[in-house]
Amino acid sequence: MVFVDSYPKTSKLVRSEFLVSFIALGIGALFGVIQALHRTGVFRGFVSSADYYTILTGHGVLLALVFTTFFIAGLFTWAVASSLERELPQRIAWSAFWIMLTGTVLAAVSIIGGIVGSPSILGHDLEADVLFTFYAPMKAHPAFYIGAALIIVGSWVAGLAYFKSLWEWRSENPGERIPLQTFMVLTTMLMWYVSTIGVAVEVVAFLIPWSLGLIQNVDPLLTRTLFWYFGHPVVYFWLMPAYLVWYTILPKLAGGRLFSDPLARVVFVAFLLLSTPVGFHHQYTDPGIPSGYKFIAMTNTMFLLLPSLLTAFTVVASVEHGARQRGAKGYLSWLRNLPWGKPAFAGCMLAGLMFAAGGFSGMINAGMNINYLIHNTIWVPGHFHLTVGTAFALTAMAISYWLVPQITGKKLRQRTIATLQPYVWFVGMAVMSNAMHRAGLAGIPRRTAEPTYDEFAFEGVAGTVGEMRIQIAIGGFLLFVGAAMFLIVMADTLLARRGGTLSVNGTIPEPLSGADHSPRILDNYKLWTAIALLLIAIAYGPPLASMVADGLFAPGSPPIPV
Ligand code: HAS
Ligand code: CU
Repeated sequence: MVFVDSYPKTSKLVRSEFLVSFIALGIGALFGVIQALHRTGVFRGFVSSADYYTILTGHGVLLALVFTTFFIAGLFTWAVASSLERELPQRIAWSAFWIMLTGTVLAAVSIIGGIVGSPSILGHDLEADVLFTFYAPMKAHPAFYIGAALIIVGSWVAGLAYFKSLWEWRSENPGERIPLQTFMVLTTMLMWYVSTIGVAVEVVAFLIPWSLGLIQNVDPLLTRTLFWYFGHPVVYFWLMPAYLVWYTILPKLAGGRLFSDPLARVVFVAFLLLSTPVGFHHQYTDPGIPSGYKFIAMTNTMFLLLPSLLTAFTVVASVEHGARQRGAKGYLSWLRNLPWGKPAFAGCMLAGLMFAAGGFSGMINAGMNINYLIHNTIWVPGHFHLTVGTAFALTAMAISYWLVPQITGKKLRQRTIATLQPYVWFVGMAVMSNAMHRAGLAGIPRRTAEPTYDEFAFEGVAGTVGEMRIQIAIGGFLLFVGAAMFLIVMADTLLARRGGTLSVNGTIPEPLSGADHSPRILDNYKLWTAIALLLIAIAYGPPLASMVADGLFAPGSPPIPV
């Protein structure tokens, strides 16, 4: 039976969550192409350079925060309902949706206020050109911070609906192992609860009172630290849903089965333990944090590569198993026996392939000494367009081709466009992000509308700055086309009438090595959460304590022995 017929209420919720995420994707992608053309000097007619930062903030917030959070909410809602075989508790789940939507509208309105002349609302200029990392000392309208806080509170409430479903399921199935998809959702949510504490304290205790004028000063070092305490784990909040898809759905799309359930559980537990005590790797250049603690963050980051390297192994092995089920032979020629013409499969695979490159640039970022070479250059956007912009975004789009028919009961329309779309995204991203990485190595900064610095010559090791710029513009344009193609397919499918039988179904085959091979301790959430909190206390306790000790609202940093 199709998901929509088994769980009509939950399907409606998933559809609403996807709809908001697709709208955010459309507007965010439009902002993206405007700024790519602007900063490369190809076309500067859309906005002034002063408004560039507003567009950049809109691009980052709508794509990295809104598109992701709503899509993840939809995917998790589907995953919990289908793996626990029940409708989600509707009241809690819908409250989460409305809270997140209210937050999104507040944040979006305050950003757009900056483009329409920053009208004064409640005694403050309505603007929020603070970029998607929104830390002090840049200040936004209070509505922006309240909106951001609501998005996070909404995501907490959504988590409650997943946990409540588990508790209900547990009482009906005592002693059974948590189904893998639900296990992945709940581990991600626990990681999310632990890590969002940082940004919640930052926003509620400091940024909202400061933007309202209730307090005069905030300490940029303390608030940045609270932000990055959350700012690294948030990237795994984007990655783990993509992994959920790669582990549990991609092997099926390849015609095979997941290689190992135990390895998948180990990977998710490792993320819960290690995602948070690494945030200082975004602050290597910040004064006021002892180098020893930056070193601890670096070491933890290197350990944190392990779950992704395990994933590369397990997912590729599962896909190879699928190819061999389809009759493939040979060491590498099995790659040919895969459904490359199916958009859901091709999109996930291309996303994985690009993530391998994004992972390598991540390793470079994480090295304390090499980081000084690339920090604040356009290398960093090159890195995160491969990770969140492809590993997450392309997987989300690809799996929508498989999921949307199941939550609507409608066949996928515009199949030719859908088939080409992942390849357009892949080529656009390859061109843009490669040029961004190279331009970063040449020292070209990120986050500026005027990267030309006329008095200063950037020398590429190979090629010219002009050539890199044009590649960024062409790549950015192709990405816009890719997003538009996706949205055309989705709009046509969602608006179509239901009819005919679907060729997709949501059943997930048993893994080759199943849950009975997984030690039970892996499902012990209390233990893993306790260890996660302990690791955080070690990594963050002393530096945070000294930042607090020198005055909560006093800018400046404690003296650090060199
Ligand atoms: Fe990162 C900056 C380090 C992963 C996102 N990162 C950012 C920023 C963002 C971001 C948004 O240490 C910028 C924030 C800002 O605005 O300032 N990152 C890492 C490391 C990893 C990493 C070590 N990042 C991510 C992911 C993201 C993301 C995931 C989003 C989803 N990142 C950093 C550092 C900085 C940073 C520093 C600060 C830089 C600075 O100075 O500002 C690792 O988790 C990466 C591990 C990944 C791998 C790859 C494994 C390969 C796999 C592929 C399997 C293949 C398949 C298909 C399935 C080791 C799993 C095969 C296909 C076939 C055809 C066979
Ligand atoms: Cu990070």
